[in-house]
Amino acid sequence: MTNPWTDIKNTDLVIVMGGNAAEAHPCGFKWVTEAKAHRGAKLIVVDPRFTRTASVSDYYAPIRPGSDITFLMAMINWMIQNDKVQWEYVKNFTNAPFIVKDEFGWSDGLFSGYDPEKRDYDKSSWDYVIGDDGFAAVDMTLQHPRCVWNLLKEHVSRYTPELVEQVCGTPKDRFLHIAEMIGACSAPDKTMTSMYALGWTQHSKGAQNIRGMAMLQLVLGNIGVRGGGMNALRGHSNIQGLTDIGLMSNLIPGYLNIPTEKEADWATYMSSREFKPLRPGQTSYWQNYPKFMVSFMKAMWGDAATVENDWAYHYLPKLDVPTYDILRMFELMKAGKITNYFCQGFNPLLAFPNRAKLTEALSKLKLLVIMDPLETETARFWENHGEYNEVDPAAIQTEVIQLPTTCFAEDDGSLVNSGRWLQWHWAAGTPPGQSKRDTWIMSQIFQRVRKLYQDEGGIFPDPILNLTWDYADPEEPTAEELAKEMNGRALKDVYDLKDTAKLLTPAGKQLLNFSQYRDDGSTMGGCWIFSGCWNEDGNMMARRDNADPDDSGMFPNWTYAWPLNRRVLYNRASADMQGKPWDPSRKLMEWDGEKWAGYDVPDIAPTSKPGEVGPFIMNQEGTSRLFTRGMMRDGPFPTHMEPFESPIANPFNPEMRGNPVARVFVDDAEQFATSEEFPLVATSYRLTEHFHYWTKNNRINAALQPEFFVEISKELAAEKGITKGGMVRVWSKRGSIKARALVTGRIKPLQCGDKLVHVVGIPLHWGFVGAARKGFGPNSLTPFVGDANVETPEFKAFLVNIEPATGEAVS
Ligand SMILES: Nc1nc2c(c(=O)[nH]1)N[C@H]1C(S)=C(S)[C@@H](COP(=O)(O)OP(=O)(O)OC[C@H]3O[C@@H](n4cnc5c(=O)[nH]c(N)nc54)[C@H](O)[C@@H]3O)O[C@H]1N2
Ligand SMILES: Nc1nc2c(c(=O)[nH]1)N[C@H]1C(S)=C(S)[C@@H](COP(=O)(O)OP(=O)(O)OC[C@H]3O[C@@H](n4cnc5c(=O)[nH]c(N)nc54)[C@H](O)[C@@H]3O)O[C@H]1N2
Ligand SMILES: [Mo]
Repeated sequence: MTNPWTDIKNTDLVIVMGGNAAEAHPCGFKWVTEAKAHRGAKLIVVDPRFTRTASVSDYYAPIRPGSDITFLMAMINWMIQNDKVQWEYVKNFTNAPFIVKDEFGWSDGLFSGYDPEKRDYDKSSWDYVIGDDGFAAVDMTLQHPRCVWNLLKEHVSRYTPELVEQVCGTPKDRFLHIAEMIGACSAPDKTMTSMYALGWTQHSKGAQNIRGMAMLQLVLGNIGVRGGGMNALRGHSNIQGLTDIGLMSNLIPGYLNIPTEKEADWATYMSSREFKPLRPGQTSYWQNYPKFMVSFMKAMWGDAATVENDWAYHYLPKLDVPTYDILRMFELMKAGKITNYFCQGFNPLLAFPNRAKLTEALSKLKLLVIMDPLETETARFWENHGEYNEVDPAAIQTEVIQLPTTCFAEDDGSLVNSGRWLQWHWAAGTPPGQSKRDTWIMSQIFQRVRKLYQDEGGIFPDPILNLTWDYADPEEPTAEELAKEMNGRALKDVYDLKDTAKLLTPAGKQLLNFSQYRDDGSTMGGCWIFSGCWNEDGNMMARRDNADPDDSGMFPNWTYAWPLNRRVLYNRASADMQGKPWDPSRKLMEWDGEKWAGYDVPDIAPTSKPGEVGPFIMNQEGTSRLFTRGMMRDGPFPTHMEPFESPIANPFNPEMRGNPVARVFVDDAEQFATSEEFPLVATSYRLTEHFHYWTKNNRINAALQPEFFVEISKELAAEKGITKGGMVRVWSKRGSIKARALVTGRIKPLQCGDKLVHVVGIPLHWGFVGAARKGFGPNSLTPFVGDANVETPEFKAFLVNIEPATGEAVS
């Protein structure tokens, strides 16, 4: 989230599109209720189903799964056509004035540079015109035909309310009503907040859905302000922390990244990461990358990382492909190229797409180690459950070892919530039975692997032998020790960079925050963005002062928000070019004549005068981006793409299937169905009464939602002869499930042009372990395909068929 949960109360308009916050984030959703009470805010919901969030909304519109880009581009078009643009913001705080190369273009649903053989783009034309001075050319009057604003205008002109009706199935009058409501928020003193989750991410073009809304928010001037923002409602309680500390195959903590094979040495690696500003006088904060990276290397390898050996750069693995995401890992298991799998806190057999393929992949393993407090379906993948893709347990040779772990309630530590707050928590129970903390198990594994290297040598023992392991009890680091390590500490005395005689932090002490990180080896720090969370003032994450000056919603002394306890990202954009708040009644930051002051920690230098430095210091432009250069693999603007399985052809290119640069494996080309065979659109979702696959172990939750069901419209039930509460079989090209039919008025067929589209809703909480009745959720059916940028599987739009059935959910 750009803004904290508590800031939602400051908004005038909430749009929940691509999520179901009342159901999946019921605690955070109270801030929407606050906004309604506090400011008379309105709530819009756009969802294929009339959800629990929709039931408390002011206005609802249905949408066909996987068609949101069309809706959002049409919304931007409407804003431009109706002059609902926050002009001062757009001109100064976005890249609207930047001039783009002549070679850039779009036709037939594709941008310039597409190579069908590689299924990838050559992105060189997606760039600005760079002048002789090394800076990007701009036209502040926005008259230049090749400036980003005019290219955007042309791009979105194709998306009309009529196209929305045809592609999305959203009635035109509903779209226009929502446009009027949103358009009001282009006024400098009106804000809208966007709350989204998986309804947008779980598509083969998920990242572009989100960009679509981010661009709309920029056009309205709603980023960096109170009550605005792009608010990703994260899933598991610490999933924000997962990405923050780099638990992705291509990341290092703090959104630094793992080198690629092409980056053989430190200098080559750094050359593409120390981003120079693209406009005069801009900050471009990533120029500090070497400080963050060197401090990370010192945290990892201490004295073994030296300036002479490029900070032990050769210890880091180098990627031969862009990522080893989960889809790729299963692909490699299936091909017999991965034989051992440590599965920690993950139940892929229920959580990942195409159960038949996953079962086949797991069957090829020699060793599967499960670290989990519960028994999971994945640990028992070899059992013969379900009515399709039967497996023969006797033929599976995989050895499965289960290591029982504790869960969060039995550990101390911090959780990072969606609003980037690092909140410390204390163990509330003692670990039952033989369970051990994850940290203990991992320490044991590390110590034993290190011992093997010590005793037997190996091809490359140095990174393991030299890993820093200076914990008081080497058998298990404490949460406190790990948190302090992530904050960082001075290895030598740290001095001010300008006033070089001024000692900031003496050797051995915790660093104040990442402003004290250095690239000369004098500091160490495991995760720069977290730095400040545990300095010499103590554990800032354990702070529990709930004072909220001026009712601003910032709660500055409650826990610690990264970065630097900043509550709203890009908060300089909350004030105009003179530094006056756009809305004085919702002041966040203000220029007081000498410095930036207000209710938050400014995200530009506190004394930098208005007009000098742009609010988006993480970008080379100093501005936000309506057009991205090389950042997105599938286009600098979002363009409509159908899901891989769709009842409708892409109107811009009827031959195109899905996202032309999405993650698809060659083996899987045959997995996709057509709408002739499978005419119904399925989507999957969660219920408040369950948390994924854990709560089915709990009798109370199991009793609240005891049995697997699928949700269909009355019209579809009548057409297929399905009765309310009767059994149905739902099948796709990849598998088949049985469930009880929930026949409801909450799902309605959508009229998309001349095609009537039926939607089948499939909740995901059932399996074959636990107290609830057996059932197989959506992932017996879903396709093995992922988003082009972040490889999230396409769980939210695929094709199925349905018929009445007999028997039980699992026969
Ligand atoms: N009680 C409970 N709470 C949870 C969880 C849980 O299991 N139980 N899980 C947590 C986790 S890990 C996560 S990631 C979050 C997920 O939170 P959400 O994303 O809010 O949850 P979902 O129910 O998966 O999907 C949200 C909605 O997206 C809609 N949708 C599907 N396709 C589309 C589309 O193409 N466009 C649009 N506009 N909408 C679409 C669905 O109909 C559904 O109502 O919830 C978290 N909270
Ligand atoms: N079709 C479809 N599929 C989906 C989704 C969808 O919307 N539709 N949503 C996707 C999403 S967003 C998510 S997040 C996944 C969820 O999928 P998973 O993350 O696989 O499911 P969970 O059941 O939440 O958690 C996995 C395991 O973590 C264990 N666990 C809990 N605490 C600890 C701990 O402290 N240590 C260890 N070692 N283990 C612990 C739990 O007991 C549980 O067995 O499902 C994904 N799959
Ligand atoms: Mo999630």
